[in-house]
Amino acid sequence: MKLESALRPPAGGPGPGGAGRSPEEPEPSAEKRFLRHGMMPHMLCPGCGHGIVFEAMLRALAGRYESLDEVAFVAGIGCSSRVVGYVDACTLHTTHGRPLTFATGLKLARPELTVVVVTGDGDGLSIGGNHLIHAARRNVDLTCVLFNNEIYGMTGGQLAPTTITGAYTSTSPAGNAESPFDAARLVEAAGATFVARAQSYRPRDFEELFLRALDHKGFSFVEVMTDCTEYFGRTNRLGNGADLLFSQARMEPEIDADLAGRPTLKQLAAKPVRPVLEMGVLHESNRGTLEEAMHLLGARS
Ligand SMILES: Cc1ncc(C[n+]2csc(CCOP(=O)(O)OP(=O)(O)O)c2C)c(N)n1
Ligand code: SF4
Ligand SMILES: [Mg+2]
Repeated sequence: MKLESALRPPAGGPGPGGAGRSPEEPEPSAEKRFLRHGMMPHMLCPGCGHGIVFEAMLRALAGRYESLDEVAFVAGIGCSSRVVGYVDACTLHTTHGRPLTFATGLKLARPELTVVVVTGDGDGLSIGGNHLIHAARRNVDLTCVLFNNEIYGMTGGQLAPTTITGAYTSTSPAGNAESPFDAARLVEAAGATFVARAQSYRPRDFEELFLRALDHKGFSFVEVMTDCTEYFGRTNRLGNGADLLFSQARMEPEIDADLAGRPTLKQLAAKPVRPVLEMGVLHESNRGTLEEAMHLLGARS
C-alpha cells in the first residue's frame, strides 16, 4: 500500500515539505502534507465549494494521522469524486455510482483499513442511490462523505435528485418541478448508524463531524452542502462563490443583514434557494457491522 514516490514532493527539493525550503519560506500548512503535489494544478473551477471541503478533510486527517498508508479513499465519478485523486493515500477512482460497492469489497477483504468513500449527489444518490441504501442497511464499517451541490457539476449542470424545487438547471430550463431527496434522512432510514450534515460555509464543523464519522464503528454518513459556482450558481444567478457560501447561512440575523447589502442576492426571496437544513449529528446508534457478522475481524491482521 505504499504510494508512488513520483507523486510526492521531491525530498529536499522545492515544494511544501521539501527539506530544501529556504528559511524565509513559511512552514507548509499541515493539510498540504497529504496532497499529491504531482497532480497539481487541480481541475476545480474558481470558487467551487468542493475545494473548501477537500481542504477541511485534509486538515482533519493531518491532525490525526502521520501517514495515510492505512487509509483508503474510494470515489465514483464527478467533480466531487475527483478530489480523491489529489490525496496522497491509497485511492480507488471507480465507476460512476459504484464507489460504495468497491469500498464494501475492499473493507471485507482488508477490514483493518480505514475506508472513506467520497461521492457526489449525482454519483451517490442518482446512479448510486441503490448502493447507498444497501451500504447503510448492511452497516459496513465505512465512512461516506457525500458532497451535495444540488446538481451534476462535471457533466454540465443537469438536474440531480437533490436539486431544489424551482431551480434552473440545463435539464430543467423552466425550473425544477420535482422535490429533492433529504439524503441524510434517507440514509438514516436505510439503517446507517451515524448520520451528520455539514456545510462548506463552516469547514471547521465539517472537520469535527468527519473525525467523529471516522471514529464511529459501522456505516457513517456525512452529507456536506457545497456549491457549484459554474452551473448551479451561474444558472440561477446566485452570485459568485462567496455569495453562494453566505447564502448557505441564511436565517442567521447577521448573515441576512450582510446578504441584504449584496447586489447579486438582493432578490434572494424571489429566487429558488435552499431550505434551511438541520446541521450537526442527526442520528447515532450502535448495532453489529457486516464485518462482525461475517467474523472477519481478527481473521487477518
Ligand atoms: C455510467 C455513467 N453514466 C453517466 C456518466 C456521466 N457522469 C459523470 S459524472 C456525472 C454526475 C456527477 O454528479 P455529482 O456526483 O453530483 O458530482 P459533481 O460533479 O456535482 O461534484 C455523470 C452523470 C458516467 N460517467 N458514467
Ligand atoms: S463544474 Fe461545478 S462542481 Fe465542478 S468544479 Fe466547477 S464549480 Fe465545482
Ligand atoms: Mg453534484
